Amino acid sequence: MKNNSVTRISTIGIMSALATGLMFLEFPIFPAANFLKYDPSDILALLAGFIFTPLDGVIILLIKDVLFYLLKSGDIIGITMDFIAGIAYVLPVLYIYRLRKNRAFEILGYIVGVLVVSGVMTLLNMFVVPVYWKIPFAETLKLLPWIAGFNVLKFTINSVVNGLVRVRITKIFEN
Ligand code: RBF
Repeated sequence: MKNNSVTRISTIGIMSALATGLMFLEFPIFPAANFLKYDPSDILALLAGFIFTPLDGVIILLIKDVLFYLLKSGDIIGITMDFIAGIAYVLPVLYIYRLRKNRAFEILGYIVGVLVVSGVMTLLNMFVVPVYWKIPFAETLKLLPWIAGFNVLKFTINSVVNGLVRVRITKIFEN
């Protein structure tokens, strides 16, 4: 398939729709922090970032989060957290891969991506959770291992799946 602007725009549209659909599969991983829900939609944003540019990945994150907010969640804090997490994950992965386009840098990207998103989101949650749940900081601190663990698990799963399908998917778009 030719990698031109018609392909790009239509593929982004299709992938955004698929990502929005995948968000509906969301389910909590840890009962102790059941406001954190896993869904695989970020994989589509990451794939688009590999096929086209990192900006295209971010566009998919934005479209799927706006649509999911309007269609289901209605929770501006939750959807914003999902969007920030998506960016903090896909950008490190994609920019590290761009340094050297080989398997080693792809895997290094996944590792750094998981570490960056887990660090950023755990820290951010320490400020957001007390406001969101109206609980004291000491209570929030008890959730820290669950929040960190959730992010490590969520984005490790996404990385493994992405690592398994990426080559096959990106090949479709090669000239
Ligand atoms: N999603 C993440 O991927 N990582 C997070 O650290 C994270 N923190 C959240 C914190 C709060 C208070 C809320 C409400 C949501 C958070 N989310 C996070 C998003 C959540 O997992 C889910 O995708 C959204 O709430 C959409 O239903």
